[in-house]
Amino acid sequence: MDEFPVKGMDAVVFAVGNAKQAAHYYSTAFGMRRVAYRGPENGSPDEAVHVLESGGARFVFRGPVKAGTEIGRHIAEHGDGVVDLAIEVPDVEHAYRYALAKGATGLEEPHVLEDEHGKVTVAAIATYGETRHSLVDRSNYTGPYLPGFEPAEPIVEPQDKRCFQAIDHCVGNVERMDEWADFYHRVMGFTDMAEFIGDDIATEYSALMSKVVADGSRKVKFPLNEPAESKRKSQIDEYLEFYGGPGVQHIALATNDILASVDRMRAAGVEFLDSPDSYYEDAELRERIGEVRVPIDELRKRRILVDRDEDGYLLQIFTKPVQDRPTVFFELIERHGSLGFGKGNFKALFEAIEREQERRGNL
Ligand code: TYF
Ligand code: FE
Repeated sequence: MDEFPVKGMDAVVFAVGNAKQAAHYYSTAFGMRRVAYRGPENGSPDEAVHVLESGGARFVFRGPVKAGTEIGRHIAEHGDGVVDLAIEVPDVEHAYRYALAKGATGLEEPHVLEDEHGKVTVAAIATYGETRHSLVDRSNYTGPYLPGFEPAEPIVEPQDKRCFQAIDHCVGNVERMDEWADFYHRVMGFTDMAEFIGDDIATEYSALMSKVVADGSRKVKFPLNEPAESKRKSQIDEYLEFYGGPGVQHIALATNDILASVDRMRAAGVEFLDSPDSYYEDAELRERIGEVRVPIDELRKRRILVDRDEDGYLLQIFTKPVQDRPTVFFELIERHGSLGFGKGNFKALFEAIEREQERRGNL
């Protein structure tokens, strides 16, 4: 029996210095559509909240509208970042009680929010750093987001094709990976997925260790990274230093046309990591990946990475950090059967990340 059933990711909630401009960036550069708003005009005197969607993915941007707010303190400390990986569950009361019985820290008791569109039940528990998991049941709600929010116009004319349609996985950078993997095992009944970056890979080139935990249905996947001892400073240490502690490192977005998404996002000014030409010239690469739906040259032009495992293949690419601090970034991922995370690309990827780290003077 699944002791902690989940329906999927409900939302990724960001704390940002200027939610209005963030909503604009994610509309123009990520092709998202604003659907809801709450601010001083409708009952939220301290903060403005813009809610954007792309298919089944929901991003929420919270920003302070005055001095002395909690969200303002969070931003002063961490910079723009993710405050909440909200999970949709069928039974909030059950999930919350289960989590607390297993040792989770409760942040918000289950409570019902209500308006003319119906009811939403919400609770929240703490996870790594200052990050939380809201537990949300919106099965009896038809409004645009939560009670108290009003529908909002899209910021720009939405394009007919989306850049992405779902949240594939959400990665945390922590100080002790095993401790947090155990937390998800114990508190949410999550289990480990096959992908694992251990000491072996760590000492060779990655400077990190990583483990992936997921719910029983594999709808919610949380890789967890920990810095590893290496000659140079780990990319995870760089994050921990600039974020001021553990937090969300990257959000992977599922797309079914990564070529089109990358082209559009690049044209809108999103910066992606560069993989070297040698990655595509490698005979071993062609051997390893076999037939994929697009010519390798098309991938090479866009610096898209490709990996294959026993279940199929995947195409992926990573943005550079999307704020001035070298903290949060995004991944685009197009899966064709593969359930992995791009193990075959780790070397090329981590070398690309380290080139950026070096440019910043943090290596
Ligand atoms: O989510 C993953 O596991 C992959 C690989 O710092 C990865 O996207 C792992 C660690 C990292 C960047 C990417
Ligand atoms: Fe990833």
